[in-house]
Amino acid sequence: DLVPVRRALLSVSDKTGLVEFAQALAKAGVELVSTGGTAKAIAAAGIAVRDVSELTGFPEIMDGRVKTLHPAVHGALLGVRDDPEHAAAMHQHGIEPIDLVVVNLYPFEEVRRSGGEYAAIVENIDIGGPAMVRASAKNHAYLAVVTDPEDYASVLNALEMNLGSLSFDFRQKLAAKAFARTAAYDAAISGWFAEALAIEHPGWCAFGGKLETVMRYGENPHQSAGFYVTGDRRPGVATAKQLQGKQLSYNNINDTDAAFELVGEFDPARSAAIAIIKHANPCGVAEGGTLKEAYLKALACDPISAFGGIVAMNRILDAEAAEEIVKTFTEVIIAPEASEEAVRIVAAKKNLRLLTAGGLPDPRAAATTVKSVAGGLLVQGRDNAVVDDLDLKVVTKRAPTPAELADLKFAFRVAKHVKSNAIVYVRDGATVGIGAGQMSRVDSSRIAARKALDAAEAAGNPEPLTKGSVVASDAFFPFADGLLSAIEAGATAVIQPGGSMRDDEVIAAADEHGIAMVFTGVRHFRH
Ligand code: 93A
Repeated sequence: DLVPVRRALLSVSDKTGLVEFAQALAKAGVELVSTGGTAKAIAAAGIAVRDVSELTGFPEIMDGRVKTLHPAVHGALLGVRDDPEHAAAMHQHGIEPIDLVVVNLYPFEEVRRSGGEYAAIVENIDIGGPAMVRASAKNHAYLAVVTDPEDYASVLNALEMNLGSLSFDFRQKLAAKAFARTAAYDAAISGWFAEALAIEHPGWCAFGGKLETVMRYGENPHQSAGFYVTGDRRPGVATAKQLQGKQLSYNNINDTDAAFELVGEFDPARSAAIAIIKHANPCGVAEGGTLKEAYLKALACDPISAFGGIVAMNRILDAEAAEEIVKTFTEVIIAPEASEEAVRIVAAKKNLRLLTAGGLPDPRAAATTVKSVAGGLLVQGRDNAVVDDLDLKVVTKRAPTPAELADLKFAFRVAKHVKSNAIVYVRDGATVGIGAGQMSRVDSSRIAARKALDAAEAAGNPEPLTKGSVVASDAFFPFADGLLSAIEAGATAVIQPGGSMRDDEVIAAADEHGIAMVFTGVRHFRH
């Protein structure tokens, strides 16, 4: 799968590193073909270069708007060399094969950023460049495409290692980068139009995705919003079927996603699990033998917040659970599937949305998450760490009992889905107090304990369920105070990442109170 590089086509706006690269290619015996300005720069350095119009037999016309858009170029880029008909066509029309394409595009982004005139910005929409990049990337079985001067060195290195050839693996990676480049380029163009014309939902999202629905409004009524789906087939809110109820709102979709991603952490073969979500945070999560049992345990954690919540589950919604859920005002139910009887029960609540996703999200699956900031996007891998896969270290004198350990893992699984700072108290497979989104960890701890007290009072229990619970923290306790507040609330065991400068202090405080503590070594920040 090695392709010998005999002829290269260079057409670059950003001439950084061009002369050195061209020099090295020429020295390696590669014939150079180039467009106007690029050819001029190469020739000026005394390097032999053919003009592309020599290949096409056609001059550059219309101020360069048409220079490489010619069958002699695109036939060379797109021809399937192993196909006898393609080879014959190349031969018949005198199309000379090209093995390496080096293109960077008209500086649309820079011209836009520097506040160019409308006409100047439009003129900098490159057409021939992306066409060559996309053609070469599509045909990476036979040629290589370089779109970034940063890659010149690695291309030369690869050529040297493979005695003048490039491997399929290398060409494939270059092709992936090439399509990312043209996608980002077109995103910038469409973003400029949207800004210039104040179009909010042009039907496709430049970041990838097709407009599925325009919502009545966004997070708030004065904000516009649309739901764009990327075509990723994993089970979730974007691919789920809505069986009934009003149109989902922006917040519904966000919360339903949070709810379903959370129940995906619970293996349906092991237990039924329910998560009730409000404002993207769980206000109750529980597992049980049945969904009904899990739902009642989850609801008990914070029945007040559950009002108007989103309910997600990891098993087929059955009639028994449906009957229980519809007793509380609920916005959305999402399940892998729903039984016919359950569907009939939910139908009595006309506005309640019922979604079936056809499966569960895989918590271990790799994916990319995107968050926008002013002038940019923050892109990261999905948090796909799962507590069952972690090497848990007992750091205290006392080790957790098997029952405590099961609850500790449960609590850490939930903490992953709670906005930081997250503190989660768990007892017997159910959350009994959740503290979310506080700027100080000790505040989250106190809020969680306070919520448990409220729930106990409301249920007429003499004691909050945090007595004899375990507690999870999404990140390490920087001081002993957060831990002490958990101990005060009645927690007997703790799970946290560890890694604080004051771990010793925190461990000593735990030992002093006979607390069992395990470190996960993994943090679950979620902001
Ligand atoms: O105006 S274009 O859209 N039409 C073309 O046929 C074409 N071919 C290459 N832009 C075209 N290019 C672009 O010209 C390349 O993407 C590159 O950015 C630039 C290089 O031009 P020069 O070699 O004249 O500096």
